[in-house]
Amino acid sequence: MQAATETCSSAPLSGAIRCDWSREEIQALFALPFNDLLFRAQSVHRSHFDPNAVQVSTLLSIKTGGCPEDCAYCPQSVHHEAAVAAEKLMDVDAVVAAARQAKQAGASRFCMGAAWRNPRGRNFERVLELVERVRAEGLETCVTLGMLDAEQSRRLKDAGLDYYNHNLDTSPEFYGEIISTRTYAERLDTLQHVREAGIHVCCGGIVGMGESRADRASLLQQLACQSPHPESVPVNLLVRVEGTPLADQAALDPFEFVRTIAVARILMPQSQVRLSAGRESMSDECQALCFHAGANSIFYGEKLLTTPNPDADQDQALFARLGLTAV
Ligand code: SAM
Ligand code: DTB
Ligand code: SF4
Repeated sequence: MQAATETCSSAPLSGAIRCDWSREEIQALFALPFNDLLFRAQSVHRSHFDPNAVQVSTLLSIKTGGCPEDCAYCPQSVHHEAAVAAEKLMDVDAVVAAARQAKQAGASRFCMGAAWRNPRGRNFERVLELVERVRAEGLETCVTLGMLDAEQSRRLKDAGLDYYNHNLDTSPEFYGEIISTRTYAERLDTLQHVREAGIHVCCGGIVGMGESRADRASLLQQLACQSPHPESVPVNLLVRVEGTPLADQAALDPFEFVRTIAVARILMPQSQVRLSAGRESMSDECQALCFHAGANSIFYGEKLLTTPNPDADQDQALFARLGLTAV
């Protein structure tokens, strides 16, 4: 599969890869008639990827709960009423056993998430060991540990890390409604450290948090103005968890979610666009439309970090019905 390493300056004259989309252009894409938008997204998708191949990643929460950050959507924050119980960082052998199982079940990438503001001390050393051991199992590795400095990014690269996930989450304009303990600029700094260390960037956001369409366009503009584009772009639909401030948020129109996927595909033609959190609440038909709109990656296995995901059997049946191949 082609990685999104082409930069704007090396873009072909066809203008296929751009990092200069204006907000107006992006909003105009969102406003297209649904069929026109999907046709355009599917055409872009076909010129860069096998349209029937979907990459599958498995997630494991290696350090759950007790997080000092106040992200309004997150059940792992200590600031919220129903915070999930805080646990310690998992043992290396237990993580490797889970990775082996994920590989047997068909995953090609193993993503490990930690509920930290940033990794420190002995915990960070253990993550380095985890990356080496999981990679030795023949899986691509991804971790999401919060903010990183330049030195930590280099050490993760040396340990063999393939991807670092760090999301912008929403538009710069809406961000203050969702998180107060970490700035947008700090997120961009971490992304720069990861990029400079030579690790593939996995960066996306969450929709359905009460943001406007203009905010969704602005988030996608932030992602698509990075050069090169993030290799992997997770688009999460808010999982509304009891006890978090967003528990009672109104559901997003599924067609608006599909539109967000389609616009992401058009703006970032070479990136893997991942249909991430929120599939549990989506119909099979909505997921099929997302694949048609250019989503070509999912999280596979019955749990995300702390919330449920569709069963593997259910996903295998859906892939078979749609003629999709897991890669
Ligand atoms: N603590 C680290 C951080 O935030 O940088 C890494 C783990 S954090 C759980 C990873 C991402 O999961 C968040 O950036 C957010 O996009 C997503 N996420 C968390 N809770 C979610 C929810 N309830 N619904 C959808 N996405 C969620
Ligand atoms: C991402 O963008 N989505 C994943 C992964 N990166 C780490 C996390 C989704 C978490 C959903 C809520 C939970 O299970 O706690
Ligand atoms: Fe902590 Fe990450 Fe959850 Fe924010 S999203 S509260 S940083 S675990």
